[in-house]
Amino acid sequence: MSELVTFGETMLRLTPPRGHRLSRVDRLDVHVGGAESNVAVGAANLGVDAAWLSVLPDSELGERIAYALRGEGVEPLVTWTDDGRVGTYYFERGGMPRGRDVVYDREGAPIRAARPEQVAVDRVRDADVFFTTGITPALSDRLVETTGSLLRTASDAGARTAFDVNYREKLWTPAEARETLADLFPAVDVLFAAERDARTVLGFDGDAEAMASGLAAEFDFETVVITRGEKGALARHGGTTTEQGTFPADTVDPLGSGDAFASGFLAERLDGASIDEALAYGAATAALKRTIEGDMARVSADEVRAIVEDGGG
Ligand code: KDG
Repeated sequence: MSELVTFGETMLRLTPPRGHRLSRVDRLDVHVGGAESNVAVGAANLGVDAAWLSVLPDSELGERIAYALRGEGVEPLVTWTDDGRVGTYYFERGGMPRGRDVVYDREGAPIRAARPEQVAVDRVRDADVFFTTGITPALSDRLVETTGSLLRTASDAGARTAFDVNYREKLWTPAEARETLADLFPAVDVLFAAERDARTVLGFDGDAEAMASGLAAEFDFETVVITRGEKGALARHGGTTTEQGTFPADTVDPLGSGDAFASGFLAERLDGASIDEALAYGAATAALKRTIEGDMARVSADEVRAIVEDGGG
């Protein structure tokens, strides 16, 4: 059994050198990225026994993903198949005024056709925490069913379930997301949502505290964590609101910092910490992630602790 089991698609991320457009590029860096495996990696690096559940093509590229996760201490619970391909995505990083962009090339990944009985459901049942995100049900109708089934399986077995809204506008519309997620939420205990997703996707108004309270009341979540970018994060739990600022970071690569936050938060909660402590660990893990190339929080528990204790100044 594992303390944390996550479920979702992981891709190869191909990154042009900073400032180069994809259409003009001669060289690409390769990273492995997927919100749910990023959370497993962050947590594993903080000492959690973490596993990632997915389906991969039995190919060199599929093995590349499993190899990377194993190297970060995550157990890949992979159903290997001869069908489909490894999805890729490209992260163009231009400075202002050009901005940045993500280009997906992820059609045909075999996880899109995954039924619950094709993955290691017994490991979901045995987990302390089962985690997935809104990216997974956005990928296919089948994954809406499978994500719901795995959340209910975990919940019925007594595992805590955690879910990050992680809205991706290139995958679905806010209305599609809202309708689908509202059906999944009854099986979720701990919700993570970016402030902007709580507002524009889930349709909650007011300040972050009002949104967290509204979400907790409407869906009966045990904990709601609203992440607020540079303004930090806020949690609603047991009728109490707790706020956390950010720790300073020189941002090298912002992708995966929300996942890093969730991994730090969940790792601390698994260790019996309070909501305040978990928020601080989430924020410190996210700050550290921003200094690291690639999507994964390749951090250590000592580094995170030092930031929490020193204030990261
Ligand atoms: O949070 C970072 C993720 O967005 C990235 O790793 C890729 O999972 C990914 C996605 O679907 O965008």
